[in-house]
Amino acid sequence: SNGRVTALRPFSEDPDPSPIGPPLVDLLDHPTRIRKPAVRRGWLEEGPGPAQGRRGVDPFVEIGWDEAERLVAAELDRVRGKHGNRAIYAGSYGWASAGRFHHAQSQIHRFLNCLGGYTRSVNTYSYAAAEVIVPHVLGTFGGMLSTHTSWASIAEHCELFVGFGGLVLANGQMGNGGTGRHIQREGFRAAVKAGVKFVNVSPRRLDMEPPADPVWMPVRPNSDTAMILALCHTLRAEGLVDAAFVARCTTGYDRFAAYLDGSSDGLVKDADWAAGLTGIGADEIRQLAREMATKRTMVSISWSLTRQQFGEQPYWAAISLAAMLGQIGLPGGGIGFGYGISNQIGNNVAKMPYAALPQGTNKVSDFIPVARISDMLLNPGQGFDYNGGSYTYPDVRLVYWAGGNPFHHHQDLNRMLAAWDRPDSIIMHDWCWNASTRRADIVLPCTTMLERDDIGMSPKDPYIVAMAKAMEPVGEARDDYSILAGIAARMGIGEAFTEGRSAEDWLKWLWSSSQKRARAQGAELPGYAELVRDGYHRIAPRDDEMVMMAAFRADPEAAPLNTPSGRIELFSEKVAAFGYEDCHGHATWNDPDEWLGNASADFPLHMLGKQPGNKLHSQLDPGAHSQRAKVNGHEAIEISPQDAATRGVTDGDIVVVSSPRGRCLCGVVVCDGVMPGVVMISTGAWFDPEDPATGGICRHGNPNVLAPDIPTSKLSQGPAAHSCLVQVARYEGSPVRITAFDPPDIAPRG
Ligand SMILES: Nc1nc2c(c(=O)[nH]1)N[C@H]1C(S)=C(S)[C@@H](COP(=O)(O)OP(=O)(O)OC[C@H]3O[C@@H](n4cnc5c(=O)[nH]c(N)nc54)[C@H](O)[C@@H]3O)O[C@H]1N2
Ligand SMILES: Nc1nc2c(c(=O)[nH]1)N[C@H]1C(S)=C(S)[C@@H](COP(=O)(O)OP(=O)(O)OC[C@H]3O[C@@H](n4cnc5c(=O)[nH]c(N)nc54)[C@H](O)[C@@H]3O)O[C@H]1N2
Ligand SMILES: [Mo]
Repeated sequence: SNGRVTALRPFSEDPDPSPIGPPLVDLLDHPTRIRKPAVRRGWLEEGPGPAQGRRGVDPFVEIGWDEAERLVAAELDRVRGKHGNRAIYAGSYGWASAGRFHHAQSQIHRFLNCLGGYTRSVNTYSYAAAEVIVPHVLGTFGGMLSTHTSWASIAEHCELFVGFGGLVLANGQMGNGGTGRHIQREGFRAAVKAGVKFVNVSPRRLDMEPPADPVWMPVRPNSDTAMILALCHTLRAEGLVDAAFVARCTTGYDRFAAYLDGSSDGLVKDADWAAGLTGIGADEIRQLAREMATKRTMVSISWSLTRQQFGEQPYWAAISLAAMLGQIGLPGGGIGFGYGISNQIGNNVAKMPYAALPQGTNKVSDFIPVARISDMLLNPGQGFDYNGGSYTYPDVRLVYWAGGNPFHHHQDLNRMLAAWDRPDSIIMHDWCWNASTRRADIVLPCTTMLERDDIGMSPKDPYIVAMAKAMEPVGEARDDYSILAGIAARMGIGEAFTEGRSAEDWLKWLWSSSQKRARAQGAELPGYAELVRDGYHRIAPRDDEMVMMAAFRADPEAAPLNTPSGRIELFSEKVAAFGYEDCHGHATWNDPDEWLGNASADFPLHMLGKQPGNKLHSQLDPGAHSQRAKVNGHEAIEISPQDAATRGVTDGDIVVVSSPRGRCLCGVVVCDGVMPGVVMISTGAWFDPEDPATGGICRHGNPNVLAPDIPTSKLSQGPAAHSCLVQVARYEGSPVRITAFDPPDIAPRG
């Protein structure tokens, strides 16, 4: 209406549309919208250099695109000329919200490759520990994710579904590259209707919803590995191991068994041992093991279990358990990584080989494991271990980010503030003034998905959606592609970056390339004009039920895994040879640094910083849907009635949550669905520190001021974002105003 999008309606083919997206329309014109290129005044006037506490403090000066392109081009040239391309960090981690072409990360990586490369990041915040350990055990992690046993197979064949970390349907609202039909709830409901029994092994009862009426086993956070090892021990002690499967399809069972029995370290990993660590009764653990062995069982493990110290271990242990049960590769049984979490898991669709924007080659070999960003910025030249190799942090002078929000996603944000101060220049593209863009030096305003044409196609979703432009860009916003094309032209790489194509030409190219690739796989895609006319195209689901590792199970010789032995590695010679004290050659229990097993009077509660059900990470936090769940404007903290009572707090009260690293203010939600001793805060509240440069209390309630910036282990160096010990106390100070959604000051030059 009048050139504005006024509302978004659900997709007609979607039985379970998500309410997360529609608030975008209220924010297109919001004060947080970035309308013009802007430069931090201190940077503009004094030039590049460490910020000395001025990022997030200085006002911004708005400039034209012409000057913005010149500044960015000159700074990129200065840094690569003086320090080499490795001094440019452009891991640029983040989800953005786009289709196949306007994926900001792909754009920035292609652009910088044309310029000679950049220091990149590897793995994700989602499940870095699994990305590194699972290939050692099963040969691939990504390959497993895209071939998961389908919900249809679970409904038909599964009898017992045991979810470590539950089955959080609020998380299943998204998928990489787009989601047409949200299938998690319908898949889950069909399984419930078919009589599958659900067990929720999680600190939070609400991690599995009605109508499942699940058995709740409230496990202490970070202790799942102990519970899984005890399940394995019980199978062994009671003669319930599928010895034929173990002999045919695994390697290293003896070494693992020696650890379970305690013959390798003198400690028997039985149910009595695990009861003391997990808080789950020994009899319950034994009973569960027996039930798993007699029923068709799906062992499902949530991605959240990787985002903790030693996050490799629950995955390796769960795979080992599933292998001992011998149901891997059978319909409805075996192992699953993250049902409920993403629309690709359990979808009965073959992965489609869609084309993506070609990235070129990166001539810089330097990289960091993605969550080591503060370490890198604080310790240039320091060495680090990763997956058997030894590497060094480069001396980064320029950070270039498009499509992510590091002051949302990284841990120990006060430490990150100190790290972020170091580089000479920070350049970001985004459409909103969030905690990261306010702390950048050059901010380039990009369009939202409503302001450009794109194609929504996820290789694991049955719907391809023509994301037609619905309105003109707000203010002077440009697509990431046009922004980079403009800078590229000034740097003499215009032709290399664009290949002479407009955004529309690229869309057509992506489409025709995808058509060819699909045809090679026997699938016919319509013409581009037809797609645009119809708005979407549906890929027919497979006729057969997808069952992960079915071919391997049927014939491990003919269809070996991509592991050194070709089999499931319960013991990995390769990992053992790395010699890491925090990741041995088989699944191992380690005492975490922070967990209820060593809670102190100062920090007696375990905080879990989980995904927000009402937004995607930090995106659209100022919008109505996210705001409705705030408590007096603060992010909610879920706390058990017992822990609320001891602190004399109740619904609606404001509390200070503190950890050894920082403090934040949250609003109390008393909830009997959280086990005593545990509190939960969703991520995503825009970081709002009292002191913009040094931190202090976050008034809004971002759990990442509390979470530790430690690696999962030397193997993966993944984030341990999910969990830490905290204290919760009534906030006695004067009322605070949350300033996270106030745009920064815009000042004139000089
Ligand atoms: N404590 C704790 N921390 C966590 C987690 C946790 O469990 N606990 N989870 C982690 C996980 S799994 C993840 S994946 C990360 C997520 O972390 P991020 O992916 O960094 O979070 P988002 O808020 O999705 O950030 C996306 C940014 O892209 C911007 N954007 C949207 N569209 C576009 C576009 O077209 N172009 C550009 N240039 N920008 C755009 C948005 O405005 C937003 O600022 O967080 C991690 N952090
Ligand atoms: N609505 C919405 N959906 C999302 C996202 C979002 O931002 N919003 N983000 C998406 C992304 S990028 C990702 S990676 C996925 C992540 O998906 P998950 O990793 O599954 O998500 P979380 O919500 O962080 O964690 C799920 C549950 O794990 C439980 N948990 C935490 N620690 C432990 C533990 O030690 N043991 C056990 N047994 N349970 C534990 C918590 O109770 C928590 O509710 O979600 C995706 N889905
Ligand atoms: Mo993620």
